[in-house]
Amino acid sequence: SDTSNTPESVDVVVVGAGVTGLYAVHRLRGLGYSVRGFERGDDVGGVWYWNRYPGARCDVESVDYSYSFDESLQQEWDWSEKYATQPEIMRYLRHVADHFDIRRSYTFSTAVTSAELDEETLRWTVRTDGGEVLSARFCVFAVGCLSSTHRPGIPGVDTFAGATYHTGEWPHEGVDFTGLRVGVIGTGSSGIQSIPLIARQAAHLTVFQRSANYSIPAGNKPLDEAARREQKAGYAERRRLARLSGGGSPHMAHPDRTLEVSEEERRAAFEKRWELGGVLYSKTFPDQLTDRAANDAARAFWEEKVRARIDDAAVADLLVPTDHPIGTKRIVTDSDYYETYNRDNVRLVGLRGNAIERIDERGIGLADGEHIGLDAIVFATGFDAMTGAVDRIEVRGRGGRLLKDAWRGGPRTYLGLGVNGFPNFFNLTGPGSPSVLANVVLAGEQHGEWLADCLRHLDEHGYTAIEATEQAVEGWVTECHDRAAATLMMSANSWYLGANIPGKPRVFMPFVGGFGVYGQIIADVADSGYKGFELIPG
Ligand code: NA7
Repeated sequence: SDTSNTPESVDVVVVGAGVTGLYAVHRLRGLGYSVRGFERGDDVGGVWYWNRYPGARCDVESVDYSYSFDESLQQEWDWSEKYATQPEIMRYLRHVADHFDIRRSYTFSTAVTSAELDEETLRWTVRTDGGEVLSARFCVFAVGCLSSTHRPGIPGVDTFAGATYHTGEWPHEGVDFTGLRVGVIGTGSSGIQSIPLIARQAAHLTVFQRSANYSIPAGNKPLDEAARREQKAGYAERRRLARLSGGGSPHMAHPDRTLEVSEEERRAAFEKRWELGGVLYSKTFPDQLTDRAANDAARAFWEEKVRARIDDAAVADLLVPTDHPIGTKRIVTDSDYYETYNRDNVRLVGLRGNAIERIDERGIGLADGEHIGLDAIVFATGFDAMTGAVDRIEVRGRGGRLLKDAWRGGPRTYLGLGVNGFPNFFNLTGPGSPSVLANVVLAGEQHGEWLADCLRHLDEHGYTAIEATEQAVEGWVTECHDRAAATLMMSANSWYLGANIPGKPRVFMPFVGGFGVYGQIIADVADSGYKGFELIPG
């Protein structure tokens, strides 16, 4: 009979071949489910596939930012540096994909455009931009929290005669800035990581900064054989601590509150975290992100360290943030960032009170009338974070309701995993989960494991589908909000709050209670027989 019009039927469709998607495919396939994966890039890697700007590097130590599910994988792979560069992470993810033969389940260079629930069968009809149509029992999104780039709508941008780039869509062949006058707009992680390297290559660099950020040197270094051997011997304990920790790496805050210890001990603790490098500084003491005075102490130590790296006091004044407590936006992990402003060919332009008014053929015009001539402009202006990549797929649940509409006032999930009205739909390592505040490799494994257990539970008990109840969603949304409101996190205009995107609702999207705490919560839900979810019989 002619089956050409019948969609291919599979158990699971997984969208995305980043760290989370790759593991979900591997894990579910291992349980015997038929799985089809789709990825819009032409290779694995997700965020690491797209963000190839110079200096792109992970801010979680490489030994920790790697899969833990296979002992021989973690014993055999050799990281060359404490903090891995983007090319090395890509090599690692390609190795994982090849070693576990994950690629055969994926179709690359293909975007999923829609997923529609059939309310009769509770199956999902998934369509791609390659014209494929599939029928899937489970629809699993692993589309990334930082994969929908944001370019601010600056008037005249299309008239610029030179090249423009976005750090999150960097040309795969690389860019040569030799001899050029370059402008970088944005001083988040991507700007701060790329600025030192662009400055070394370009004839001149102008950095356009709206808000200053807190950045801390990575303290990056090559790993020699002895260091690697020691790390690998300690892997079991490292992972155990990471799973209990707040951020998915094996570091615990000082046991006491900031102002309970002596000045000497406090400085020693800050110094120790400073040496560890980068983002870990946000959790030196347990009260650093909940208590203003504690945060001020951490901030003052930071400021003293950073001012010592900058020659010009006026430039230093511009580079010290005054608008948000330290750690309420992700602390950037840099290599030579502040020292870059000591170079003759680098200029910092503060946009507060002197915004970019327009871009024209020759460069950038500021509100005060100055025109800065440029040959290339780099947008390091970030992402429509956490919901942007979900929003661009037309997801229709019960009653034909669009997920985008259901989330219009902010994402509404139960545990980050379930959405009411969208049975058998799972959005992994997204809003409602701690993934963006944690080591996303372990977060991806945590969700992959939970999902695998969940599907097995459904099948063992003869259920067709699982759906979060509205009551459970309401409870989780409230819990995520209340936990964030009890911290200083609400006081920064961060992408955690959607504050970087004009018109986006101001809702704190991640679960801020910690990676370990969250892991316990979702494990308890599974152990209880999935309380808060409705299990739907066949
Ligand atoms: P971020 O952290 O969102 O940084 C974007 C930067 O771009 C930030 O400095 C913004 O200033 C700036 N920006 C955005 N729009 C404008 C306009 N219209 N004018 C001037 N400046 C602008 O993105 P990244 O890619 O650096 O990092 C994302 C995450 O990747 C990071 O948190 C790590 O987890 C890894 P603002 O602060 O909004 O004033």
